[in-house]
Amino acid sequence: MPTLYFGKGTCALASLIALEESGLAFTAHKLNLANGEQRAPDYLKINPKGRVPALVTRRGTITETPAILAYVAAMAPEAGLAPLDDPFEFARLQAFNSYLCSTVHINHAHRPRGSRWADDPAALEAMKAKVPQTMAESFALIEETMLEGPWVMGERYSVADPYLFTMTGWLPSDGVDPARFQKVAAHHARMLERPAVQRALQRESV
Ligand SMILES: N[C@@H](CCC(=O)N[C@@H](CS)C(=O)NCC(=O)O)C(=O)O
Repeated sequence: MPTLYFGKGTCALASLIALEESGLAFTAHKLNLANGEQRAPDYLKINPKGRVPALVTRRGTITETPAILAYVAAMAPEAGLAPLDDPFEFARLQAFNSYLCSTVHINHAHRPRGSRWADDPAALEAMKAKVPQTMAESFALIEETMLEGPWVMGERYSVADPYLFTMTGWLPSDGVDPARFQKVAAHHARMLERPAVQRALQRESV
C-alpha cells in the first residue's frame, strides 16, 4: 500500500485529494514542516529533496506533484482521473499541471521561501512585494485561457482539479482576492462539495 508524506497547507494537498478520489488503498503520514520534520535525517532518506509530497510505493519513492498525480491516475484507470488513452489530451493535462508546478508554485514560494534565492533582506522584501502581482497574473491567465469549466479539462474531472484547488487556496495569503477570478472561484466552491476533498481536508486538519 503506498504512503503519502504530506504537510498541512502545502502543495501535497493535491496528491492527497487525488488519492482520495482514486479509490486506491493508501496511508498518509503528516509531517510538521514548521518544526523542520522535512529535513529530519529519517525523512531525507525517503526524500533527499527535503520537501513534500513524497509517495512511497513498493517500487520506490515518487516526488514532484505532477508525477504523483499522473501515477495515481494511471494506477486507478477506473476512477477516470486522466485521459490515459488520448496522448494529446494527456499532454494538455500535463501542460496545465506543469504550469502550476513550475510557475504558479514558484511565484508563491517567493513569499514564504525567498531565502532559497537571496540573503539580502531588501531582496527578500522585494520578492515578497511582487507575489500579489505574479500570482494575480498567473490566475488571470488560468481564468481566461486554461480553465475550461466546470473542471479544468472541461466536462471531465481530472487530477488537474485538485492541483488548481490547492493553489487557489493560497491566493488570500498571497494578497490576491480569489473573487477577482469568477471561474476559478466557482471551481474552488465546486471542489469543496466533493467528499474526497472534504476527506483530504480532514486528514490535513488532524
Ligand atoms: N516541485 C515540488 C515542490 C515541493 C515543495 O516545494 N513542497 C513544499 C511545500 S508546498 C515543501 O515541502 N517545502 C518545505 C521546505 O521548503 O522546507 C512539487 O511540486 O512537488
